[in-house]
Amino acid sequence: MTRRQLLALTCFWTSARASGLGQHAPNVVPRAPIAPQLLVGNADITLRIAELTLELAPRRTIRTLAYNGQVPGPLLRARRGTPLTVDVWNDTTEPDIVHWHGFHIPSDVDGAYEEGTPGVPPNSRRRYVFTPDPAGTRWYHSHTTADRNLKKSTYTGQFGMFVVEDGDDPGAYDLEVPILLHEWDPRFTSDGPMDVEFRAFSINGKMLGAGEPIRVRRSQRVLFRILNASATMPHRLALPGHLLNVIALDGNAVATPRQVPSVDLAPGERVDAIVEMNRPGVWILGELRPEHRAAGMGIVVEYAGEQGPPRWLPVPDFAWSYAAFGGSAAVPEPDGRQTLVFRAAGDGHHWTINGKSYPKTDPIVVRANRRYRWTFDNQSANDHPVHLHRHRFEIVRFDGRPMSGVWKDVVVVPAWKQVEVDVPTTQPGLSLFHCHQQFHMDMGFMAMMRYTEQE
Ligand SMILES: [Cu+2]
Repeated sequence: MTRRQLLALTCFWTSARASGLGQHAPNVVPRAPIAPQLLVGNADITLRIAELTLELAPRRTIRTLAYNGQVPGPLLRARRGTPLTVDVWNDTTEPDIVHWHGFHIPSDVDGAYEEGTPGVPPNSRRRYVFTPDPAGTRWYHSHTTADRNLKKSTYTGQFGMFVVEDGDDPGAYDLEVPILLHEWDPRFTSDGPMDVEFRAFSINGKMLGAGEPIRVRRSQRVLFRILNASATMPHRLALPGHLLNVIALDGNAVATPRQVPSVDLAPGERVDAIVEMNRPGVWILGELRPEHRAAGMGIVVEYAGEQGPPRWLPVPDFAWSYAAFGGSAAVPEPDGRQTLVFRAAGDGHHWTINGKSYPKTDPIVVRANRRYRWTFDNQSANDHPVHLHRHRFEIVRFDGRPMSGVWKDVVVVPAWKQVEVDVPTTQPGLSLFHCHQQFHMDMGFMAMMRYTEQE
């Protein structure tokens, strides 16, 4: 090694540390490709699962599991199409697994035991290598089964946002703010079918008023990347006095961006919305339900030079619908059709797809490079946010109305309604399909999508 090469290495490490790359602060992934020889023994991203005492607010702490000692986990960024090495350390006494939600990556790294991804045993490390795709607001979270243990999986602080960037997106905004919703202190309710309720809420790991405000300036355009990282609960959010221009759902650009007074997100869903800061003041960005704000679901938005207690105003009524962001393009005829019927099983504690609970559910068998039309027929009294791993789908009919131009990886199928989606089968391998409501998923609401070689 020449002196010149040594100097080059030193400079690299200095800048790498400054940008947060490394074992202890993997918040930033460098935009430029990394010289391969420097990656030996070092991952681009390191996640470390361990117990954490999280201060939701003064005198309100929660013992939970988290990534890298923080809730949410580190905001990860990577470039689409550039291979990435991720090390996951598990400093707990239970096996765990990280799912890369919304990524089109192979089954052996996707992060589901059911697909064959190896998990991370207790007190050890596992390395995953994959190429992030597609671009957009993705996320990562634990994909273990919780069953009736409300201290596991998505009930914990094991969630974080993962932004996959594409080179050609200039972005019509000045500031980017992640908003991650979560609930804490769960318990089972006994009225009616068994369900879970929560006694505290947070945005970005803090109850309303306990964290730093989001500081903005007049005329700024702020991109809010909103993720509902809840285990079981849908949420409706607003920033009173402002409109949210929704540009993407589940990280995928919508056909028709549109300004709305509030946004709805079920567990697993993301909304990207740009807000023009044109009403100076100190505001609450929060849940529409006052009892949820009182329990912490909100964050303060503070204009420069403004003071005083944060304000909330009545929000105009708005019936959220995916179709509002759809386009007029005709949807191609599908190559095949499949129907999935959702029902509660006898005791109301189990869920079935076409009459069977996981692991007995029939696999959804597809051929590669086709377009399948799936009809979700919800014959139950609950809404279900269903998620397909490793793929995205276009919503083509919602409660009887045709639509197009909205691509998702989670879609809410309302109680007693039908939703149709078209699934391009572009990712051979096993892919899990399940309800993203943790308690429904754990109670059998899951099936495997499998590719067949047969022509
Ligand atoms: Cu469900």
